[in-house]
Amino acid sequence: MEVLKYSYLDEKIDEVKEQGFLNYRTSELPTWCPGCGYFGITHAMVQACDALGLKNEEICVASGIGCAGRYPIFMKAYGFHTVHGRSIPIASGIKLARQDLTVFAVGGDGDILGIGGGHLPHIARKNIDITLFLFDNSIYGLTKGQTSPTTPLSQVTNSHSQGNPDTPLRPVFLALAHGASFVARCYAGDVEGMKNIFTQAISHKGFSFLHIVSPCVTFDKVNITWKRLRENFRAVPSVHDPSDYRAAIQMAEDPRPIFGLFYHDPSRQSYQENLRGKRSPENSKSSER
Ligand SMILES: Cc1ncc(C[n+]2csc(CCOP(=O)(O)OP(=O)(O)O)c2C)c(N)n1
Ligand code: SF4
Repeated sequence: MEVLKYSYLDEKIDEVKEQGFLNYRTSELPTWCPGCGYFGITHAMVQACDALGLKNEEICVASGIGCAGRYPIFMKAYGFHTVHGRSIPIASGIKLARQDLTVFAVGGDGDILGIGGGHLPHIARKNIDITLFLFDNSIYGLTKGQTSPTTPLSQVTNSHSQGNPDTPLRPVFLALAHGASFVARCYAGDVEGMKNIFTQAISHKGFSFLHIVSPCVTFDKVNITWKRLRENFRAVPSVHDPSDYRAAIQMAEDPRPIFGLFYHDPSRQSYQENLRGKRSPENSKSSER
């Protein structure tokens, strides 16, 4: 039998290598299910790093536990796969110790909003200069489809056969209410859109909150599906002014899935700047709230 020496796949791999994005990937292939939204998020993350010209040794990713928590294994950078719900405090500590690093915190909705939910208000109010990537599939993926803090009311899951009795949290609304200085929502099917928002978020000098809606194709066949995302997602209106906090809150209250940049306050001092007294409080818009 003739063995193909140069297959379609080899050709594609060469194409990707030439783009340079593989420089940010380890040789470890993701163990995620085929069709999982996390592949698209990963691609956009490495493209954003490439667009910003970040070197591998300038990046550190801290993650919790879950399918999302496996992310640092697949990215060629410093990484810390921590315990469940603790990516935010670990990322904060890394940033405070090594201010030269670009630091990411990564986790699922269970990790960031369930067991780790107590950390969100504090990173937002402190405004430590890290970027939080919340991979939200509204389900516990790794542990096989239990209800999470963002599962819709009444949805049947592997832990609630009669339907979820709890009202879900609203991540963007929460981040805004806690005072995050950069808040955006993305959807995992839009790699170009994610790359643009991620690039802005990473460049922001302060805490950036990224709510990324992503299908768990294995354990959620009804709520966050590719079909429903494609049909229902719409962009933030072009007239929206990201410096308008009240307009951002209003959009976050809208039950329809809107994606794009909700809020950006570049005038707010980061935790580090505050310690150094670099910018005066009068310059900070958030001190007016
Ligand atoms: C202290 C502790 N409690 C519970 C677990 C079990 N556990 C592991 S991952 C996980 C939830 C994963 O869901 P999510 O954070 O939404 O991430 P996903 O797998 O969907 O990416 C749970 C409950 C654990 N590892 N540690
Ligand atoms: S279980 Fe769900 S979240 Fe986990 S890898 Fe599979 S599709 Fe993705």
